[in-house]
Parts: sequence; C-alpha cells; structure tokens
Amino acid sequence: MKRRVRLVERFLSLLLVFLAAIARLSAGSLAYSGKSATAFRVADRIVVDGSLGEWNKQSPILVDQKEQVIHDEGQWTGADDCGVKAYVMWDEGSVYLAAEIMDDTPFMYREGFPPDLADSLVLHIGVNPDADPDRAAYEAEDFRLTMVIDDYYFNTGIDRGMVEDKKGYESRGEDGDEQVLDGYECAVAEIDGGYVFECVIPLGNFANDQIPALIPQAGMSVGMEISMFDLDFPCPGVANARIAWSANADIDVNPGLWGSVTFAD
Ligand SMILES: [Ca+2]
Ligand SMILES: [Ca+2]
Repeated sequence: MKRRVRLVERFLSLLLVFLAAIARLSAGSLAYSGKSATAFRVADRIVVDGSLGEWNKQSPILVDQKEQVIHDEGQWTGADDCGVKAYVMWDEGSVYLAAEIMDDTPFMYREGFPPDLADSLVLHIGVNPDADPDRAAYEAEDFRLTMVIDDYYFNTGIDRGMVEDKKGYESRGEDGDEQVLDGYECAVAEIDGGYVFECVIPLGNFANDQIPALIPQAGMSVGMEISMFDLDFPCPGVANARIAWSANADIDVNPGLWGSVTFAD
C-alpha cells in the first residue's frame, strides 16, 4: 500500500513538473501583446500582382476597430476610412505581406512626404526568434519598416532612431523619396472601397555583418506588428490617423507591445 502511495506521489509530482513546463510554453507564445497570427509557408510561389488567389487567408490580422486607432483618433471615421485585413506568408528567404485595405481616399502621397506622413503600412519585425517576448526596449534585431502606398513609387523607410545598440544598421529613407529595400516587389489593385496590396520583402534587408538574417522555420515565432497611417488630405501633417493591430501607441518604443506571428507549413 505504501509503495502504491509513493508511486502516486511520484506520478503527481511529475505531473506538476509537466504542467509547469506547459504553462511556461504557453506563457511564451502568449507574450507580446497577446495578438497572434499564423504565417503560412508559400506553397508554390507568390505572384506579386495585387491578386491574392495563391494566398492562405486562414489567419487574418485585423486592424479595423475604433479602439485600435492610436494617433489622430478624431480623424478616423470608421473601417471604411481606414481598415486593414493583413496576411503574412514566408519562405526561407522572404516574408510576404498582403492586405485588403479599405480607404475612402487611397494613395495619398506626394514626393517629399516622410513615410509617416503619407498613406503607409508599418511593419515591425523582430528578426531574432530567441529575443525575450517581454523586452521593453528595442534591440538591434528589432526593425520598423514603413511602406508608402501610392500607386507608382512605393518608397520605403527604416527607422532605427529607437534602437540604442544599432549594430551598424542606421535609419534609411526617413525623409521619403527613397527605396531602401533590395528585392522589394509590390503591387496594388483597386477594389470597391479600397485596394489590395501585395508585396515580398527579402529578409536580407533586416541583416548586416552583425545581424544575422532571419531564416523562418515552421514552429518558430517572432514579434511582429502591423499598423497603418491614413492621410486623408493632400497635405502632410494636417491629420494622419494611425491604426494598429495591438492597439497600443507605444509600439514604436516598446517591442513587448507588438503582436506575434508563428510560422507554419
Ligand atoms: Ca498574387
Ligand atoms: Ca482614409
């Protein structure tokens, strides 16, 4: 009888260890803001043409609610003013981003507009999958990419102003009028009330001799955030609402507030 009790005790203590490990694992996957999505591996190939027939759309990133507006709140009049449904896919060399974007005044941009003052999508990505999901300050592997959405230039900018130890990777394209990405391809196609945006971003753009390129694998998670600036007047600085997946205005200073994405086959 005693032996049986000891066995039960042993079993229970093992069970506790097991449950604690599971709890730690799920805490890890729930870190960042708690917003999470799945990025599916590209099955065949993505044709960057503004048509999403080849996309797996099972895990949309939804950015279209009033509580997600984090800048110029009074300038946002509803999901038809600026509402984003985004998707992420991957292969070993690139991330692919697509978005169905509702906007009553699309493609607001003029030459010389800084990316933050135009119609633009912002992608935050942490390229170190081992980074602490609770980190409250940017590390060298944390990037903020702004993609201007007009219908001709598609200029981009990478802001490193918030990164203390930049590891040799400085800001680029902050004044607009620049294409800072290599191998970036994108397309837009107008739809009722807005447009579809589709792009490929080679991951070598977030790397240098001190920052290794991210090589996604199924099961790996990284910090990621999607937000959008919406300019409604052809004059920068007047009003540009911003809406963000994680609904937090501090995503530009605190990567622990981003969402996260898990790569899957
Ligand atoms: Ca396509
Ligand atoms: Ca708008």
